[in-house]
Amino acid sequence: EERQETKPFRQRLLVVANRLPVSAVRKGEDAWSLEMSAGGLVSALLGVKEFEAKWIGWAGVNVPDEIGQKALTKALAEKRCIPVFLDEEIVHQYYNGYCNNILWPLFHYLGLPQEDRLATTRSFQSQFEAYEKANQMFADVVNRHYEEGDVVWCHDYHLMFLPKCLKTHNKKMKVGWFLHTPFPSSEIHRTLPSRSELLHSVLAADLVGFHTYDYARHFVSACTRILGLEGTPYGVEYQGKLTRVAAFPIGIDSERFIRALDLPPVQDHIKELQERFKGRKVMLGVDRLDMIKGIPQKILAFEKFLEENAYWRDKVVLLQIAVPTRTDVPEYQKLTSQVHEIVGRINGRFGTLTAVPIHHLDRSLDFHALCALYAVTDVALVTSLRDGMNLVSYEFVACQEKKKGVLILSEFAGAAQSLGAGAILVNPWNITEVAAAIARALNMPSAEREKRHKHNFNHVISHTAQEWAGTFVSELNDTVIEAQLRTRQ
Ligand code: ADQ
Repeated sequence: EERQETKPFRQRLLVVANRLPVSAVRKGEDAWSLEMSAGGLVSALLGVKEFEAKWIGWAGVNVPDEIGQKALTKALAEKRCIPVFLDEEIVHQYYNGYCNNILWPLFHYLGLPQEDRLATTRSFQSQFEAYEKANQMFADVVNRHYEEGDVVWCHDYHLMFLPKCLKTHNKKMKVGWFLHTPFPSSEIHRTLPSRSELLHSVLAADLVGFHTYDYARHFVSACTRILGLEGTPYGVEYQGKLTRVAAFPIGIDSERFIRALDLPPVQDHIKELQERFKGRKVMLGVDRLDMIKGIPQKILAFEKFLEENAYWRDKVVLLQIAVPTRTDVPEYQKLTSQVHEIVGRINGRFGTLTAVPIHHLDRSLDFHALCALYAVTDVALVTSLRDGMNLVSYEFVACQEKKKGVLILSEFAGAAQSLGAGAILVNPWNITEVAAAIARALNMPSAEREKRHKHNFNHVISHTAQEWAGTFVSELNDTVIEAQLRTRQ
C-alpha cells in the first residue's frame, strides 16, 4: 500500500532540437493557433513514460514583436514547448546557410553545391559565426529553464555547438548529443574549415550518439586524426574525462502503424487504391524532396527497367510521393524541376492514352493515406544516396504483414545495417543494378518474400523509437554517474 502512495520518479528531460514539434500560425496580434506535428522524435519521446519531456527549439516563424513573442510563448507552454526566437537574418545565415548549404551536403558526401561553390567558400566564415550565435541563443534558453537533475538531450547537426555552450555555463549539466544524419569519414570532415571547433564542442557532451557503429567510428577517427586525441572502444578521452561515443539506431512507433491499418478510413483508402491500380503491381517511393534521397536516380533506374522489360510496361506503376522541403534554397528548386522533367519525359515515352507509368506527387500525405499506400505496395524503393537511417523503409515493413512486399534498399542508408538481410540491397548510383533489382523484386517467389519480410518485420517491431529514446537517456544518466565516480576516486 505504501508503495502505491509514492509517486514514481519521473526525470525531467529537456529535448533541444532546431525545430519544435509544432507548427504555429499567427491569428492576430496576440493569438496563435498551434498544431502538433507527429514526427518520429515526438512519438519516440511520448512513448518513454519515465521521462517528463519538455521541448526547446525554433517555432519556424519570424516573430519580431514582443506582444507576439509573449503570446506564442504562453500558447506553446501548454504543449510543453519553449521557443527560441531567431530573426530572419540569423535564420538565413545559420539555417539555410551553414546548416543546410554546408553541413547537410557535406555529411551526406555530396560536397558543396557546385554552381556557387566559391560564393559559399567566401561566405563560410560569416555563416559559421551565425551558427555559433544561434547555438548560443539555444543555450541561453536551456540555461534559463534548466533545473538541477534535468537531463539535456541535444539533436542533430544544427546544434553541434550547443554541448560546449551548455558545459561552459554549467559543468554539472548532463548533456547528450545525437546526430540524425551520417557522420562522414574523417577524410571528408577534415575539408570543413570549422572542423576542429565542431569536434571540440561535441566532445564537451557526456554522451555522443549516432545511428550506426560506422558513423560512431568515423567520428572517433576524426577526433584522433584531426585533434590528435586518444580514441578507445568506448569513446574519446577528452580533457581528463571519457566522452562516451556509441551507436543508438532509431526505430519507429510500429504499433501506431499496425493499429492504423484496421481503422475504417485506412481500410477505405486501401480499397480505393486497390481498385484504382487493379491488374498492376504497385511500386512506391516516399521521400522528402532532397538530393540525398536519390529521386532522379531512382526514376532513371525505373526507366531502364521499362526499357528492358517490355512485358511489364502496362503491368506496373511507380508512385513517387515527394514532399517539398527547404523550398527557399535554390538547389532544392532545381531538383524539383529536374524531377518533373524526367518524369514527364518517361511518361511521354511509355504512357498510353489510359495509363502512365509514373505518378509523381509534390506533397505530403496524411497519416492514414500514407499507411494505406504502404499497405497496397508490392515493391518499395528506398534509394537514398546517403541517409542517416531512413524511417520510410521501417514504416513500409510495419504495414506489410498481409502483403509481404519487397523492399529495395540503398546500401548507403543506415537502415541497410538493420534491414539488409530482408531487403534487396543496391548501390543507388548504379541504375543498371537498381533496374535488375526491380525485375527481381517483381518476380520474387512468395516463399522468399515471406522469409525476407519476416526478418525485417521482427526487427521493426522489436527495435522501436521508444526503446531508442529510453536507451539513450538511461545511458546518458549512467555515463554521468560514471564520470562523477571517476573524479571522486
Ligand atoms: P528524414 O531525412 O526526414 O529524417 P526519414 O527517416 O525517411 O528521413 O523520415 C521521413 C519521415 O517523413 C517519415 O516518417 C515519413 O513517413 C515522412 N514523410 C516523408 N515524405 C512524406 C510524404 N510525402 N508525405 C507524408 N510523410 C512523409 C532524418 C534523417 C534520416 C533519419 C531520420 C530520423 O535524414 O536518415 O532516419 O532523420 O533520425
